[in-house]
Amino acid sequence: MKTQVAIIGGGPSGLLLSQLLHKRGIDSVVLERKTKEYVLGRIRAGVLERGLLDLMREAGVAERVEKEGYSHDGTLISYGQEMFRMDFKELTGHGVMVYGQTEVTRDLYAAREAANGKIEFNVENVVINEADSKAPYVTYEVGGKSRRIDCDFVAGCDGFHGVSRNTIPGDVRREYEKVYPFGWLGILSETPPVNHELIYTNSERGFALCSMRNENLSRYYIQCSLSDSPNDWTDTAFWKELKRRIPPEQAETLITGPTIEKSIAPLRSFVTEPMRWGRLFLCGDAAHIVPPTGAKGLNTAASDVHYLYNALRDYYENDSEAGIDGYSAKALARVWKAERFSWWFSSLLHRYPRQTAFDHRIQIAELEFLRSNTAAQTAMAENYVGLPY
Ligand code: FAS
Ligand code: PHB
Repeated sequence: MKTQVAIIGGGPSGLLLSQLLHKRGIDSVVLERKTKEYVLGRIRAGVLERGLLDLMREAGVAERVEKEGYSHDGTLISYGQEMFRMDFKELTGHGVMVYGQTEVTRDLYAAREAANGKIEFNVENVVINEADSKAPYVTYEVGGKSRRIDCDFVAGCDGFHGVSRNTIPGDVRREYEKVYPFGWLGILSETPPVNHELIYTNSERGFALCSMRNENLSRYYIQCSLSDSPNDWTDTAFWKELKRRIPPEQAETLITGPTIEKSIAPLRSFVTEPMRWGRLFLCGDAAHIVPPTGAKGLNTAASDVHYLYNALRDYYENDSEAGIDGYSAKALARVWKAERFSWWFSSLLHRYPRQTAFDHRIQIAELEFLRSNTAAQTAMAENYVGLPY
C-alpha cells in the first residue's frame, strides 16, 4: 500500500491529523493497535482550549461540540475554608469548552468513516523503517498477515507507550522526566455535577477536582497514593473522601450515586526532544506527558497537530520544507510552556508526601496572591484557556 502520510495511532492526535489532511486532499492511513470500541472506552480529558475547538471547526467535526459542549467562563479554586473564582472571560476574553475527549474521538471517527478514511485496527508489530530516508515505510501485521505501507512521511501519534518515540535513535533523543509521588483516582457517575463550573481544591487531605461531562454525568478526581488500586476504593469510601476535601457547602449538596467508571492515572511530566527525526514526526503523548491538573494533555496534542498539519500542507501545496524543518522547535516551544503551567498548577494544589509546614504555607501564600492579584490571575487564565498557537 502507498500513502502520503502514515499515521501510527488512532487516538485524538492521529485522527485529527488524518481528518485535517483529508480536508486538503492529502492522503493518509491510520494504524491503530486496539479496536475502535476500546479507544472510545477510555475516559480521559474533559476541557478543550479554543485552539482545539478552532481545529475541530477546520476539520469539519465541530457540529456536536458546539451543540452539546459546555462553555465555561471561569473556574473555582478552594483551599482550607476559602474559595474564589477565576473569571477567564473577563481576564482574557476567552473561556474553555467542557466536552469529553471520548466525544472528540467519537466525532473524529465518524468523520473519517464518512470520508472512507483508511483506518486499520488491531495492528501488531508496527515498525517504522528508513525514517531518516526520503522513502520511509511502515511494516505491521494484522490478522497474522504482514503488511507494508510506503509513504512520504510518518506521524507518530501512538501515545506514551507507542513505538514511534523509540524509533528515534537513543543517541539522538533527549528525554526529560518528573514523576509525581501520587496519582489521581477518577470516577464517572450518572449524577448532576455539584457545581456548574469546575472546582479545583487544595485540602489538608490532598487534591480534589469536581468536573463534569453533562448535566447528568459528573467526573470527580481525588489525589491518591501510587500504591492504591481502584479496587481499594468502594464508592462509599470515594464519596466520603471527596466530601472531606471539597468546600463544606458543596460537600452538603453533593449528589452521590454508583460509579460507572473508576481508574487511577499516575502523574508524570515528560518531554522527548527532538520531535522529528528525518521523515518521522512525533505528535501528542508520543512526545510529551503532563500531569492532568492544567487540562493540557489533549490540548497540547492539538497544537502539535496544528503545527504538523500546516507543515505538511506547506510541503505538498507550496513545495516548501520550511514547515517540516521548523516543526520540532515550534512544537516544543509551546510544549514546554504547557509543561511549566501543568507543573506549577500541580505544585500549587497537591499535598506532597514530605511536604513541610513551611511548604504548605508557601502554597497558601501563592493561592492568596493568585486570589488577590489581577496580574497573577491573568497569567494563570491565559495559560488555562490556551496560549496562542
Ligand atoms: P493517545 O494515547 O490518546 O492515543 C494513542 C493511540 O495510539 C492509542 O489509541 C493507542 O492504542 C495507539 N497505539 C499505541 N501504540 C501503538 C502501536 N504500536 N501501533 C498502533 N497504535 C498504537 N489529559 C487532559 O487534558 N485531562 C485529563 O484529565 C487527562 N486524563 C488522562 C488519563 C489517563 C489515564 C491518560 C493515560 C491520559 C490522560 N490525559 C488527560 C492525557 C490524554 O488526554 C492525552 O493527552 C491524549 O490522549 C493524547 O492523545 P494522543 O496523543 O492521541 O495519545
Ligand atoms: C476532566 O473533566 O476530566 C478534567 C478537567 C480538568 C482537568 C483535568 C481533568 O484539569
